[in-house]
Amino acid sequence: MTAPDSQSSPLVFILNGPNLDLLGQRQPELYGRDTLQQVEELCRRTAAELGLRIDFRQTNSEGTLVDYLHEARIHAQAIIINPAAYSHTSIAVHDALHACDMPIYEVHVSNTWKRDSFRHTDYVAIVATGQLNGLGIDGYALALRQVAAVLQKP
Ligand code: CA2
Repeated sequence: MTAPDSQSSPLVFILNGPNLDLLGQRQPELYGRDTLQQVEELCRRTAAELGLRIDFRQTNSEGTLVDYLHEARIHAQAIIINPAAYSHTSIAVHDALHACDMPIYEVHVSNTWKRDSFRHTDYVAIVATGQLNGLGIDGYALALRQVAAVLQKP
């Protein structure tokens, strides 16, 4: 069995954009009742099971999200990102992801296609390997499973 904390285990950056620190505090009909802390715990459990290391972060700042992506570009083997509202607005996040030559999965807790039309523009989906949309926080765990499967392929 692979030791999840071994330096040789693949490192996955799990990045969260603005207002996701409020998860679980409002709008449970859209986002459920789990907090971001609980999302992180889910990711840690799932990553340990899969033999992956994770670096889990949240920021409310566009520039910081870009800086995190520059770090991921150098240090990570895959990226899971919920860019939150920056999905719909940020060419800077799009460009930073474009520079990352690795599997990229975009997660949205809510189904953005069933919501306001301004959420139907998604600059991240264009550069993502795949998207998990509307699956609740399970989208994060499923994205980790997909990362493990893709990284295992020769
Ligand atoms: O469904 C998602 O995961 C989103 O990325 C959540 C974003 C939204 O802008 C995207 O369109 C879809 C919003 C982040 C969470 O915002 C909250 C605000 C108040 C209470 C709880 C969460």
